[in-house]
Amino acid sequence: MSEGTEVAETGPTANKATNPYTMLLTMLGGGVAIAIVIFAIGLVAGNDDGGDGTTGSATPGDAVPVVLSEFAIDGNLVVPPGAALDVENAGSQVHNLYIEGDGNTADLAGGESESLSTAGLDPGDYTVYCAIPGHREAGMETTLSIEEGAVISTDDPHTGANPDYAQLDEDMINSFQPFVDQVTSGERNTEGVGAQDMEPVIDPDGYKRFDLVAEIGEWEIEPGNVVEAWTFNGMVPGPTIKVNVGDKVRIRLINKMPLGTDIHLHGIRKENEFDGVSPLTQDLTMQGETFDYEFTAIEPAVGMYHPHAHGYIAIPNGMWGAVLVSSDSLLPRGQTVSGVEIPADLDPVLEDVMVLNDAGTIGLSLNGKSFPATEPYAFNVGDWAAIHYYNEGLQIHPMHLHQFPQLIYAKDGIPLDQPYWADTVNIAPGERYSVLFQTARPGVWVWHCHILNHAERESGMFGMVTALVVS
Ligand SMILES: [Cu+2]
Repeated sequence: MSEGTEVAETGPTANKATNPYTMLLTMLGGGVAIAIVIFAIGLVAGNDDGGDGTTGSATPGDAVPVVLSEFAIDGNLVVPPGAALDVENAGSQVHNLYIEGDGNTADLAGGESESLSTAGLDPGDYTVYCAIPGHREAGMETTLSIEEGAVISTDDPHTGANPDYAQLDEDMINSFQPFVDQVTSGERNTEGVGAQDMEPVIDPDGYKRFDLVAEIGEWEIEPGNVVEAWTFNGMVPGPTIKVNVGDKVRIRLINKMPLGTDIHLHGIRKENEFDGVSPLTQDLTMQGETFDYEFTAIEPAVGMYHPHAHGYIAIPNGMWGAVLVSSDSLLPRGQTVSGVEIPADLDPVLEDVMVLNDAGTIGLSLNGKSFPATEPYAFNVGDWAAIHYYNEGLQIHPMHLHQFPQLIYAKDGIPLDQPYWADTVNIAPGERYSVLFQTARPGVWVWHCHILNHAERESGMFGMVTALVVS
């Protein structure tokens, strides 16, 4: 979504909308306009076949267009024997195409193409997929059917030779409805909420103990889309652990997964033996085993916990959570930044985590949910809120909050001597940014990753999008 949504604010609808539903509909208008712009750009860039929309005749040896993007393989993959696949990467990341048990393309950067032969394949069904780690699980897998007499479609599957603009508009509008329903009903549209605060057990030696059960289970990413997630305590993100400076903390890993794991406490000072890097600092904790990680909280921290072993798959698949140590004390109370005074008695109505992911079975998501299942945030005009962004994914995400500048006051839990304001905060894998904002104006203000295909696809909004409802 571009700034086009904000333009509406000064247009004829400005300040008219006072209830969330009306304001959401105002927002829909912006989304439709943007969809048209995006697809118009797509047509100019992608439709180079002069497409007359006709379907080609079946001639073995013809080429079938196959388009790779995040995270889809598009194409009419019912082809006659001997057809070549004209593989184009229309995405922004590196992708490739593998035919299981047969050939593959090289890794293709965005915009690159390669022809992939099917000449050696007998009629039948073959699985094709992108072999970049995490991409297959995120949706880049489909079936190639080789059939005698199959007809090759020469449509460009990315835009189609004859795009149905009315359908694109309808899909865009409809993609918002479950989110609107979620706002107006106050009920979540998927099962399961992640990052729930966890109460400790106080052990006899005075340690605050948090039990984290590593297990593989089901997780509903968006309405009706249930994936196999790797979780702590059955939720994505895992439970949020909050402790105070001076606390003695014990985090008990209980492994119920069929493979070994460990827990690295990223951003938390501790002894080397508790760094969670098997097999260097400990043995893998195997199925049925436990391991206690102990530390004394010596400073405020915005930490995270996740496995180190098999991290490239375990983390994208959902194994992550926040560890906040006296994080409230990091707030820049009483400071003046670019002329804006932060109240000395600042008491935010919300201090929360927003964990970003983009790969594995969880895919493009905020706190383990993809729009329209992302959590809406309700505020009153004038409220202050603090958010700790975490990037547990494999890509960068510039998080843009409409209307309200974000004061970046801590990086990786380290308070900044010179906080600064920004409307877009870029968060790389492993990073945490702590931001503060004031909801100074009523409305429904969207909040999304500004890599646009992390927030929109042909079927409408999805992924890394949510909204503030300020009344
Ligand atoms: Cu993104």
